[in-house]
Amino acid sequence: MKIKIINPNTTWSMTEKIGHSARQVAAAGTEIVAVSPSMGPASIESYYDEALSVPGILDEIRLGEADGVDGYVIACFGDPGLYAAREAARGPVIGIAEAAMHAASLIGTGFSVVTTLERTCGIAWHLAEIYGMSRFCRKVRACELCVLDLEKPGSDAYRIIVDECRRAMEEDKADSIVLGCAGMSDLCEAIGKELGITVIDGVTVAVKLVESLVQLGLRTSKRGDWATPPSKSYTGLLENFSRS
Ligand code: 2AL
Repeated sequence: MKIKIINPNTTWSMTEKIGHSARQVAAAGTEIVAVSPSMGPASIESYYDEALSVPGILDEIRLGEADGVDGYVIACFGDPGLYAAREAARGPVIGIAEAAMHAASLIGTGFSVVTTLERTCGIAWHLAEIYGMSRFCRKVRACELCVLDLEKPGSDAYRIIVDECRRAMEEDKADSIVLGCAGMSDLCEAIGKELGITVIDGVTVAVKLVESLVQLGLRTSKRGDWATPPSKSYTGLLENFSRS
């Protein structure tokens, strides 16, 4: 089975980290291909960044379909372009926010999200609402860390995130913590051990969900909203998306 993990930002150090986390949980027969699109923002910290990441994501889905990919993970906590990617893919496509929130709702009754910048908290809340997860979401907490702070060697990001997770335990009474950025996937285990709480990284959960769905023969339904989009021409920067 081949699973393609798309880190929609173009920071390759983060893509490698995400690929490593994915390979640690993948089954023996699963090949993990971790990529960043050839176009897009260096980090995704706004609706604007999300919108500009989507053409690159869809291009990677197009390449994946030609390459026989069985399923995809969109490895950014805003799940950018998720539904468009499902329209374009035959196999399942899972976003890390939906994966992590659903996992949290199955193992507890109230999770808190600990994410990067305050300005992305609304994005996470919006997703919790559309996924039917707001009932389980106690709070979305920001660390005021930029996404690329997570890539800086020697930064105090780990300590700042742990402190915010501790506040989520004490103040929100959260029974699990959902990490709100794909770039935090390498910290998941250490935070959980240090604080004694279940910490959920959406990258690993999404990999196991895609594996399960593919193994069960459950592919994206092409009968309804996520049917293949109609072929048409696109102009300007989007010219390469034209299909006749
Ligand atoms: C993210 C993420 O997961 N990757 C990225 O570039 N931005 N989301 C976030 N809330 O920080």
